[in-house]
Amino acid sequence: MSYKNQPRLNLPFTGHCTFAKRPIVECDENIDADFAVIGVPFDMGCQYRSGARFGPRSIRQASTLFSFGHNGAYDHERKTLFLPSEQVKIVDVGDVDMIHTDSEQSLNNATKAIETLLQSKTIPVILGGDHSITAATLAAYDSYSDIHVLQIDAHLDFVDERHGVKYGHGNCMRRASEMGHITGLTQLGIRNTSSSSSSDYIDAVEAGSTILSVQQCRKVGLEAILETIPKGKKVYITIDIDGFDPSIAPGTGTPSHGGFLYYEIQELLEKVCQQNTIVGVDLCEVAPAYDPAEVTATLAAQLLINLIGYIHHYNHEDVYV
Ligand SMILES: [Mn+2]
Repeated sequence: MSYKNQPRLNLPFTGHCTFAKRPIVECDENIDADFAVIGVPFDMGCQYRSGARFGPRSIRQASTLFSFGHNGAYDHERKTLFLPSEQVKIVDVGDVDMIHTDSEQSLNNATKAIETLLQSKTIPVILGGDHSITAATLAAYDSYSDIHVLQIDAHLDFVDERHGVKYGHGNCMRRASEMGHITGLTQLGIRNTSSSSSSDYIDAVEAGSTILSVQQCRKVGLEAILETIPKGKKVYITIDIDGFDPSIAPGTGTPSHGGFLYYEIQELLEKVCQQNTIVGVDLCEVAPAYDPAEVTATLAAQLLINLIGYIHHYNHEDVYV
């Protein structure tokens, strides 16, 4: 609230808790914004600890810290003002409607919501939710013909079907690879035990995936990683927060030691935004119940704000089909 034309200091802990304290708008085909943030608070796809349904709220809360700048975020290392407020418009369209006990309906709602955002010609920035949501959000891109998916994750998520389950958080990249519009995958950070079997790894490679563990990424280096993503191609980025090390991202359902650290992924994301057109972003598996110091939500918010800044700054015109 303001008092008749009185200017506000608007500190991060005050006011309405939207993403980066950006305005709320309805999710429809007439959104006038460069980026639309949307939550998919779905965690019925978990195989271990649930709680990612509260991920969108925790990321929004953490993101208010990064609403500090009064005219964007000046980066002294790059001598660049990211997200200048007059030039880039970010809105928060709230959350996809969830139907308890009904995964199919809930995930279909996610697909419809992302289709709507794409019709509005705004770039979706999607807050999970467990990683099941990515199969649903990618399905919305079926009018595109040639998308490469960049996945940051501890787990391959390439299980075909087990006990009839095809749309859990361990199946999402398999489902993505089956879509005609997904023509390649780069899967980074994959390590330790997961629900994917050795044949799933073989199938992923056959489907056009490059799989690198954290150790392998460190060995080959950033430039070699970037070569697995065809230059100029449209890219969808999916970040499972458990791709990071649990020492910096404990607040997640299936943590896995030996993960990435902040700069490894921040640098990768910036370079990908330079060489590719980013058509959408999701960040999944933040579960605030296991995040007592809120460092996981802070990491998620910081990554997303930086990523939005890079996408806008390196501006590729050909986002939409
Ligand atoms: Mn995952």
